[in-house]
Amino acid sequence: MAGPRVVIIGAGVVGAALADELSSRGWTEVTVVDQGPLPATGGSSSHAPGLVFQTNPSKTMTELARYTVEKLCALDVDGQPCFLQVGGLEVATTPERLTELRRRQGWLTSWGIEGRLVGPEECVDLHPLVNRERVLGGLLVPTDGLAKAVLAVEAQIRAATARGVRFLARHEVLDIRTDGEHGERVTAVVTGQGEIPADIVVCCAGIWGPKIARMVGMNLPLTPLAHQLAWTGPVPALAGQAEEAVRPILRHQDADLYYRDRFDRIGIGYYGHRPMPVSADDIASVDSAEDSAEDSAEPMPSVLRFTEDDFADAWTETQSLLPATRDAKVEEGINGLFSFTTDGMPLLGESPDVKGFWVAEAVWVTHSAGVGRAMAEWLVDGHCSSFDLHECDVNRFEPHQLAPDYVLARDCQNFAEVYDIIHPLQPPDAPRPLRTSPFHVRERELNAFFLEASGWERPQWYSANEPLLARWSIPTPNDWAAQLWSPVVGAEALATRESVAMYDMTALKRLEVAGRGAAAFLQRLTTANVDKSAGSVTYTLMLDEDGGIRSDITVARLGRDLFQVGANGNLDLDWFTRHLHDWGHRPAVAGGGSVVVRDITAGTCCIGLWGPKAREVLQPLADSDFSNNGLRYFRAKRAHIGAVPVTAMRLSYVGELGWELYTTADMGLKLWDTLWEAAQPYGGIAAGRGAFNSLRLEKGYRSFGTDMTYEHDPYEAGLGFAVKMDKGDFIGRAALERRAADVRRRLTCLTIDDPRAVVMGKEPVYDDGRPVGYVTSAAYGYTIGKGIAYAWLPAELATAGRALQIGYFDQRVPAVVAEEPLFDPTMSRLRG
Ligand code: FAD
Ligand code: THG
Repeated sequence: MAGPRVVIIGAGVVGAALADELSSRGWTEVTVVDQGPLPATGGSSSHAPGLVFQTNPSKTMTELARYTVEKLCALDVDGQPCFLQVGGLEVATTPERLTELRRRQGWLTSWGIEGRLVGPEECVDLHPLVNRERVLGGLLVPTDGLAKAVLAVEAQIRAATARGVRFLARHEVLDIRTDGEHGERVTAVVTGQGEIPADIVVCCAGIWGPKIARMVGMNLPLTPLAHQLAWTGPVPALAGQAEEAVRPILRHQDADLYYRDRFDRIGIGYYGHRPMPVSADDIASVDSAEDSAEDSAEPMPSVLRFTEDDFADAWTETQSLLPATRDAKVEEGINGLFSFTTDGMPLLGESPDVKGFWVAEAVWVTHSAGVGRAMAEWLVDGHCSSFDLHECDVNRFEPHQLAPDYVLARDCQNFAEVYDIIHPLQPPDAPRPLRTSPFHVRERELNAFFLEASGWERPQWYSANEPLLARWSIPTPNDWAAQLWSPVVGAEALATRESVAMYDMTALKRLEVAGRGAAAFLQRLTTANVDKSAGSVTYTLMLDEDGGIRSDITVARLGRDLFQVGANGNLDLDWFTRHLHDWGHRPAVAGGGSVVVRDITAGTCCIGLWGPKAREVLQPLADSDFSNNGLRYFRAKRAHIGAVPVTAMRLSYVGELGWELYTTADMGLKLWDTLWEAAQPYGGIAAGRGAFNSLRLEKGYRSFGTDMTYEHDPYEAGLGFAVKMDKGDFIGRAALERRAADVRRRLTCLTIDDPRAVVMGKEPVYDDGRPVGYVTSAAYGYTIGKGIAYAWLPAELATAGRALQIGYFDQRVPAVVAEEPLFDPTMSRLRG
């Protein structure tokens, strides 16, 4: 089994890792081409100082880093190690940073990596150059260290070569050939020295990626930005250091700096300067860079001339933090280029339009071997089992997020914010606003406080509801949870349970699946039976082949061949269209090719009208029966609300009686005004996402991407009820038979008695001091009068009444495993 013919473009740390991982899985018909020489190609990997800090708010990124560390630790080139495990130390010079380090330590514990907080004395013990007077403490991760990127490239090239992989140096890719006969797919890669036939092309071209992707018409949203890296001359205090590096790699995030030692010199990396973006088109290819090398100071295409002025503050700050550097000078420096993305995550996956064209882009050295493995699994097995890649998928973006202006603005902002302390709810403040629902003007009149979701401005709460605070006493949470929060959130939640509230649900992604064969197509992709009567609404899951949850969706059948899907994001659209493509080519399916999937989100809008008084508000406005029998729970129908044609679906993520009311964007404002007026006599309000999140957690409704992801199956996630094994075959079914019997961990509901102790998500959970799991989502439950935290825990601990602790900054918050749902377990509210 030699596998399909694969061409990897780029032999940096990513391309080399992928070649190694593919060939170790038996795919050996692999050719790696690079425009530069090997193994130092002249790309970003050739001059990365190689610091590997594993700490990351993303579990996936931490796991990719951990695998990279483990792999590189085991690699060498003729006895030269590829990884120097000197440890990593992040120091705090401000109280805010010290607090932040505690949060970061929590992430490490959650994701299973050892790391501990150390006092200022220990910082100096660990790194004797550090100025005791400047630091308040630090976070030490003993397994962090220095990746020797070029050696790692070389070691992985050797391993792959031994299995038959071809590496072609000084082969510049000029074009990619595709064949359009069966839908676009790649057929060959054109280099300066001829064509290489290919079934699969993987673009690992780093900062050149956008240029390569454009060869197949793909828009790759990344920006190469310059980042300053300087090296001191000899530092007298380090004289005689025989080993390359002995001190932990060091981060001084308060000043946007990091450090490593190299014999008696120090490398200084800086993010504090102005963003210096470069277009991928303006980056030289290797040959032209070499031609100009004689008369310019730019020896490699990914390196720009060091701009000393931009480094001035960095050097002053360095001399303060590491006083020994006052006896040295900055001897060399570069403005080196590497890729930034709009959300700081890599870009992995297959082009939505051209089959066989894959990318593995915007990857740091830190995650490189992990990404190599992830991509190899994905290519060979059709899905990746070792890592949950949903945050990294190149198809995660909404259309506006691919606009060059947007990409440039966000990428520059991410550069500026690399080391900033960012609250989990805080959206980037530019470019905003982008998408506004038809209700936006009214929401502003009600003094909404807006956060952002997929570009949509979304009310978190409405200051106009402040008078409600006279009715309830809302507990104030701790400082961190009190940011981007208002007591009005609590009042809105309680008002929803008591009377009725309008929720702007426009940001909920809506897809239309239509045509002969739509029902059969959806049956294949989902776990529940969606082939029911017109007017049915079904909550169901989509799984991948190994039974991991791809998404949870609602499927409303509006006609024989017409379905509306409530989805979680662009990845759902991608999943549908990808399978539709395969479906269209299945000869056994009559009319299969006529199914059409359309994103109707932008042209439509939705109000959730929920609460015990919802029916009293709606019925008088409607031309149709909205009584309990007139529209039962989880049924949909068309109706008119005043002058507005709507599709009404009776379901509620907040767990109250009511409907999602959909209409076209042009009628949105009229719908809002009609409902608003009718709701006033009942004390109706508009309520925001803060209340929404609290209410859904009281009801135990999971949120895809936060509570459960690709790495979880329905049974452990508490969603086994959405799987109907007797419905016939569907994607993931075979794997479920195996997984049902093997539930070792569970998404578990915890409650917290202390109303101030509101956690945020991603915190570690301890059992008597032993870390056993992590929190996914959390909020205060205003109706039940307790804090709520959902957490992944070993199954044996997920028993009601079990006392555990949540690690929150420097506290251990007592929590208890609870029976779920916490609110209305008999469903009397929803079915009434
Ligand atoms: P590259 O190493 O750039 O490889 C891409 C390859 O594609 C190149 O070899 C190029 O020649 C080839 N290629 C491009 N176009 C073509 C074509 N048309 N035909 C043929 N071949 C082509 N990361 C860390 O984790 N830790 C750090 O401390 C760190 N510090 C950094 C400091 C600096 C100054 C810089 C610049 C980067 C740093 N990074 C660091 C980031 C890291 O270096 C990159 O993210 C990583 O090396 C990217 O690897 P890659 O394989 O994707 O890209
Ligand atoms: N509304 C619509 N579509 C959606 C969501 C939504 N799709 C994405 C996301 N939200 C899906 N999440 C849920 C989660 C729970 C429920 C609905 C959507 C829900 N569950 C009930 C329960 O678990 O008791 C009913 C389940 C059943 O009867 O099968 O209501 O908010 N349109």
